[in-house]
Amino acid sequence: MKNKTQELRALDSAHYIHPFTNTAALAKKGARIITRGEGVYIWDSEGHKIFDAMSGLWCVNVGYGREALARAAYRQLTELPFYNSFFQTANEPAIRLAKLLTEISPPKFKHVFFTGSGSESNDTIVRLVRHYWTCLGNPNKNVIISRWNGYHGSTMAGASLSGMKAMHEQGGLPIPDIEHIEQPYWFGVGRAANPTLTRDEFGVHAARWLEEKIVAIGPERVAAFIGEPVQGAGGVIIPPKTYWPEIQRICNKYGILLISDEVICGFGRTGNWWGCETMGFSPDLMAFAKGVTSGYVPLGGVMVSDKVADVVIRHGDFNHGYTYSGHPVACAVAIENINIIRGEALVTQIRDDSGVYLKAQFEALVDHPLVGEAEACGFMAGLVLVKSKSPLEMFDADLEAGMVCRAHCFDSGLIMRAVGDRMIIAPPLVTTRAQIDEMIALIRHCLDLTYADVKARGWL
Ligand code: PXG
Repeated sequence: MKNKTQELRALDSAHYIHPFTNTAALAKKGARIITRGEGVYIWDSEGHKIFDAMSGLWCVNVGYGREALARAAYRQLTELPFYNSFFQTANEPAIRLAKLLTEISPPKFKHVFFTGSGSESNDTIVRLVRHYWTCLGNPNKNVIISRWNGYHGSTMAGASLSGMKAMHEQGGLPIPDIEHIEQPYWFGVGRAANPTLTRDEFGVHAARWLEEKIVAIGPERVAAFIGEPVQGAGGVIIPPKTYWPEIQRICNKYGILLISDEVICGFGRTGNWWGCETMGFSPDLMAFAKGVTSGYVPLGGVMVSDKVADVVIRHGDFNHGYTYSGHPVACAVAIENINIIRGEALVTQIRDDSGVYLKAQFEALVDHPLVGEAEACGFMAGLVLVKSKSPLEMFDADLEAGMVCRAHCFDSGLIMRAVGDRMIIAPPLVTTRAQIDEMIALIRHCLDLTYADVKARGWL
């Protein structure tokens, strides 16, 4: 087994450029090779069992090892592995999935456009939104506003919408007519901006940054606002409950489209089918991917509300599409996956049972000396590592305390992500109460190891 791991690591270093990775640094260390998954656990090539509290990459919602999904793929692969949806053709899984998606979406969504990923969904949205306003005779209404520290993908449009400066620095981004406003991050931004505001007052305050931006640009130029109901890759930033209703009010007032990026929040993660339902807003377009197939095969798409569909469909051709739009195998797996989520009532389970339990257990971690804040929304949760709780003092960012903690998790059989000094989880929706206990105990153990480690380094 050791030899095989060494062989794979050598081949990996020689040939494989990993996403968002310093390839030279990884080559020195060697990648961890994941070989198998079952339920909420994965195993590496050296036989270590690991609790995957990130659901792969926010996607393996029904857990690993689902026979039914493998069978759905096999059935479709043998029957019709591929056909396109371009030249007045269609396939049964894509049609049935389109119908099924409208059943689990708010009633205003009766149409879907299929893509292969979340990034492609957001690229589709940029084109669709600009095309929509052009159809209505407003070709200059093309500016799309998003947030700093939001994440919307890594294609040219996806990375442009994303508010990650390190991504913009490579490849000449953002593309024209994308603007960013500050994120509604109470702990990191709100208290610093105005310490006299309560969390809920800050929610309204942060939404007004959108209004200021619209007024500065001119409402006649602003096409849309896009955001994740809860920011995922940015560190599980849960906005104050006042934020999204105020964003909705502002979008309505200035006549701009509201877009919910549901790539992480969709398919039950927040305790409703869609994150916008949890956060109390009603978008015109929704991007999805990941959880639609629980990551078993790539699939994404855009839910299109009647308001947008009516204009675009009436206008004629929409000159956009991907080879794999409506891929029959991906759609067959998605149908089976949605049937599992429905059949096991996972969405209500997150809302009424396991999500409530996870929130209580995770937020109790705030009693740990390293934890300045811990919060959860459904099955997404994040905590902040701090140097001192009283008075509140953060670690110097250059120390990368989060990476120290992540290394202890890695060595202790727990996948927990670090985003700066925020430690985040998004476990599979099937995680049981007993497994939540196991995960919380592991997190606590890793926080203890991190505490001892940073103390020994003289960082406290
Ligand atoms: N929107 C959101 C909200 C996402 O989280 C995308 C779009 C892009 O989807 P694709 O399928 O093109 O990757 C995502 C993806 C991280 C991480 O570090 C998060 C994502 C992807 C890679 C890394 O948390 N989310």
